[in-house]
Amino acid sequence: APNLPIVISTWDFGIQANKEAWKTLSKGGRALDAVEAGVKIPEADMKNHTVGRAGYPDRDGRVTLDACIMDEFGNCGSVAAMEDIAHPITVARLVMEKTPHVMLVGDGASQFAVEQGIKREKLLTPESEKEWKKWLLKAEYSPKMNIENAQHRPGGKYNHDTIGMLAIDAKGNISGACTTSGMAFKLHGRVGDSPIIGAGLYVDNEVGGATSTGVGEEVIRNVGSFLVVELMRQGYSPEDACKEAVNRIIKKKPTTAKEIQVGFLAINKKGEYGAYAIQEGFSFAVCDSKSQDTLIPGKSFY
Ligand code: SD4
Repeated sequence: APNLPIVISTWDFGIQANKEAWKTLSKGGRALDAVEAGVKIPEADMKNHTVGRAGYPDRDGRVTLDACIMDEFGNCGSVAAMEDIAHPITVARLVMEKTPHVMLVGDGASQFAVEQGIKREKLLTPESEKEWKKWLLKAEYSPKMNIENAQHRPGGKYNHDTIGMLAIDAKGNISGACTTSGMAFKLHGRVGDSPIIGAGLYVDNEVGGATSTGVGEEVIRNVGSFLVVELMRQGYSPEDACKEAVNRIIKKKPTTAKEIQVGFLAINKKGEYGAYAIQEGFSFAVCDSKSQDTLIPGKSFY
């Protein structure tokens, strides 16, 4: 195929994540290794308050992380509402490779991580703690979930910076990863779409892969990423498949949909990619042998 290897991921911080993934892909490495290494960049970024260790906490001040990963054989692993472990994507991969299970949650996930040799550590950063205390003064949790932490994003209205990443390696194999701290100041125990296979991420090595970002509840209700992949199987282009998945959300809940953001990103077996979102402002990063730092604005319904 002309365009391989390739890696794409959600939002502008996808550029740095893709570059890390590219180190593996450009050497002929496996897509699975590439996506894990790639999303660990935003997970480790102390300025990123929507993914990984510096993520904003829930309303009880607890940082709970969600992530999942899926490989070319249809294997998958996931952790949800996991505390005290800085790289949820690595734990998700360990669940996939070292257990007969797909998903571990809460303390069971942290316990498993520790058993696998990962360090338990306090994740709440002083900056996140400060923001949480500020939030507590009013403790407003509007149903317009996308507005929640928009104030923390200079110049931006929406702040759904989950990273979803999809890669195809030189052998043509597809893998994906998705990781997030979820909605800032969520109810303790709330789990979004990101660690749910089929919702926040889906890969089918015959067809392609898809991932999502935004208000996870709407993505779960529509099994979004699985829907996108199945539409591509039926012949939709990646962009048209993402658009149809967005339309599905809007059709079912037109009033809610006006107020929220959901974006889908997809790639097919040939390495063609596309995205679509409810609101403008979505973007995705593309990295292949031609360019390592392309940022493409996502098309949108509104
Ligand atoms: C979630 N999809 O937990 C995620 C939200 C997101 O930054 O994209 N957050 O619902």
